[in-house]
Amino acid sequence: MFNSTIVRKPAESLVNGITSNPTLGKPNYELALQQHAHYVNALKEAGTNVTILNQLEEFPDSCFVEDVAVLTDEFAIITNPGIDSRENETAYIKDTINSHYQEEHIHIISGTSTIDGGDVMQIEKTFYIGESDRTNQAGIADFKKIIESYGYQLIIVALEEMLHLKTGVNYLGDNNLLITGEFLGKEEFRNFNQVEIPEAEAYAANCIRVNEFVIVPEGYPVTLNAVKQLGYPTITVDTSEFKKLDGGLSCLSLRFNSQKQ
Ligand code: CIR
Repeated sequence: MFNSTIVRKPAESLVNGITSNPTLGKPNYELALQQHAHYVNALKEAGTNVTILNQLEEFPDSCFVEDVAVLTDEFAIITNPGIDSRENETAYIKDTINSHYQEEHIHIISGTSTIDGGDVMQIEKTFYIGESDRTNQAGIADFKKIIESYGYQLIIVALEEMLHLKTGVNYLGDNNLLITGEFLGKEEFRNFNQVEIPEAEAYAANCIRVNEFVIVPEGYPVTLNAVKQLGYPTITVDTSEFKKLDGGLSCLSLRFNSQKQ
């Protein structure tokens, strides 16, 4: 259960955000704002208290707030994003994290160690972490030390193609895993009930479970139906403008249980 979520309002500079697929075109800022507002409504409908952080014009990708922190019931880790233009975004999340966690339970990844939060997937007391272009071995080693001190274990998943681990694999709860692309057939995910998302809908493997709801991107009927078949109530949100920058539903928020709410 999550009682809280954090999002960051998209900056106008969003149109200059990082993309692996420029052929999709630049995001339309006004539409992105509307979609972001719908996303916030969905998080509220799912029962969370949403903190909306100010837009940061000097960071075009800063609305993808998931990448700058990993938040759990017991501790928070401020990451160190693995691409230069996003590294200093973390400075702007610290105050918010401080307002939700005690100082001794806030950890920081720094120096040459890099982690993007999009590479981190928590399933109860286990973390799966993607070793990707953004998350390096030193970052993973630092992360491991922190989480092991709280009694969690780490499973490392090597990425070949995708931007982040959660680009292609997302846990819904009840042993159900949405999975696509390079993660299909991986030993690490063998014991889950795998719901295979077809290549044509690969983007929709990035759904998020928020309390009893699963939020699904709009326009992916096979995925929507598969999630409904699992018995979850769904909320759909159009994220077309964020997709143009490789951003999905999970990227747009931090979801957690605040101890200080
Ligand atoms: C980036 O390349 O960093 C952004 N354009 C997209 C970040 C997506 N974040 C995520 O998957 N957690």
